[in-house]
Amino acid sequence: MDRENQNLFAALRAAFPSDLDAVAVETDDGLHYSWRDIDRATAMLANLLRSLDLPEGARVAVQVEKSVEAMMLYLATLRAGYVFLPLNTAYQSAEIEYFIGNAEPAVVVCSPAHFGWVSKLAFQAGTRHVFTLGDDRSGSLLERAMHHAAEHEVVRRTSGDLAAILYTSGTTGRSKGAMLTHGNLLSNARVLKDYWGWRTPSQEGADVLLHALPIFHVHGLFVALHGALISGSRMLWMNRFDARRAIDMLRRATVFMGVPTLYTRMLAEPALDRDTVRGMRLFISGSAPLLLETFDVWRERTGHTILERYGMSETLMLSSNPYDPRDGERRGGTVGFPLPGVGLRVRGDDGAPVAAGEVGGIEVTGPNVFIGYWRMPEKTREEFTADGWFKTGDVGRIDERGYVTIVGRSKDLIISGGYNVYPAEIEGFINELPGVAESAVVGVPHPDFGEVGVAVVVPRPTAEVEGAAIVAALKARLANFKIPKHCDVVAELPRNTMGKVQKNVLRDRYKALFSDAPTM
Ligand code: MCA
Ligand code: AMP
Repeated sequence: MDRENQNLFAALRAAFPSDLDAVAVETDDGLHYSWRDIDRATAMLANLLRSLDLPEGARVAVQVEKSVEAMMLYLATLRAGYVFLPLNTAYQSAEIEYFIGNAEPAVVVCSPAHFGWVSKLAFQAGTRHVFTLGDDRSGSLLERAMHHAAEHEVVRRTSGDLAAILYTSGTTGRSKGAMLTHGNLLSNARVLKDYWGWRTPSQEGADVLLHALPIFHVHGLFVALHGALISGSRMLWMNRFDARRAIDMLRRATVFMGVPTLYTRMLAEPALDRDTVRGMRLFISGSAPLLLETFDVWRERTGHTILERYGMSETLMLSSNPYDPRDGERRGGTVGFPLPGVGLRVRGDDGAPVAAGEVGGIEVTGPNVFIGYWRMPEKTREEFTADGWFKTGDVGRIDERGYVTIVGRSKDLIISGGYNVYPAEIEGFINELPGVAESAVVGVPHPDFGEVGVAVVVPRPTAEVEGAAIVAALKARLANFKIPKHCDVVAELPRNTMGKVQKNVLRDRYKALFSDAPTM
């Protein structure tokens, strides 16, 4: 890689195996892509983007179904030096309108089915280029890219240049764009490559990653994808997770990353046994708490001890249970040790250090920590301490052996099947519905998704309000995974003496709601 060029793509490209005709990606419907295919396709797409004469720092917003071509669009955006902005495919127009208004992308790429309403929103917001990309290689993006050269000089970028914006919301419910630089992404990818023992094709037992996560969030787009690319490892690629299919593909893989729901769904399949995972080297879990029960049952069933790690969109990966037994055992219920180069500390509400083993707010620092929220300098300042550490909003402790345990969150957040659901955002929509006086959304345990939202609604004095009607109204406006799985209409919300809604009382009231629900 050219020393001055710190473009992340340059580092990933340098890790491609020497045999470019080797298979880089195998999809679960039998397609094979070589490393040369990736190099040529990303060059053509990068040349297409460069031909649009976009301003430097231009954002490319993408809301498409997962596909290898969608991955290539991500890599091409890096290669062309622009800023990649992935959007969850479940977002509906109200959500997309916000993101496009906030990020003002120069280019939007959407699925063919959504072109009608997405292009309208985009053009209204000043976007001049809207392309389509289907998960079957259809759409205008690839048609246009076909006319461009398959060679492209990676655009120079410094480590401090912006590479991606990932939207994550806060307690206010309005999403914030976490700005990640080439340096944030590359430093984290390099640390994880070493820490998790990724094996390159030239080494004994080259790795094969089973990639079954969405690529519009950090886990699938950066942690899984960069891990495979920066080690030149082959990927077995699933556009959608299916437990039975995944178990079948594990036979040919060595590394798997998932959110806890993927693990509990595979455990529900009789086909999962020691034989199917005989060739596996590493199972990683993150994005949401892995229940100790899941950790234990997985180990009994497969002989593998899941490695749990902890990260955020704003910071990428922060801590990890050890891969190498010489660094210690993997302890269920913990998120391991701070990664090399990451500073992680626990502070009391007053900002002072807590005694060893005591619970407090987790604060972090390191080259992996983002540079701030897009066009929100105030909000950014609020979330860093005076000495420059990022306040994660997670509550945890560090035990006498240095293991980090997350015990809760000070931010009002539900993590459902690995997706973040912000009560404030849902409450905001419910409170605008006719006849509603106020509402509260709380997270309750769920056997499949880990945690799901329950809405509790108080009608105006004379109004008639139906829970089912509220859910139907939300379904028309919000991404499906955000919709509360239960909605109760009550006379009043429990409040403490300060008049604050006691969400803990509501969580307690509904905590058994899904306890006997089927795990699928
Ligand atoms: C789907 N549904 C959900 C969820 N997913 N409900 C709640 N929570 C969910 N996560 C609902 C849909 O609304 C729909 O309901 C029904 O389930 C079927 O939808 P479908 O899309 O078919 O669901 P699925 O294919 O079964 O998806 C479940 C899933 C998916 C595979 C677990 O949620 C998933 O891929 N999760 C991974 C998320 C992820 O990548 N997280 C990483 C974030 P209805 O029919 O009523 O509409 S990055 C991060 O957190 C940090 C940085 C980190 O540390 O990694
Ligand atoms: P996101 O907002 O998508 O970046 O999600 C980051 C949040 O996910 C963190 O702040 C944690 O609350 C949560 N998280 C990530 N990994 C874990 C984990 N292994 N255990 C518990 N919570 C986690």
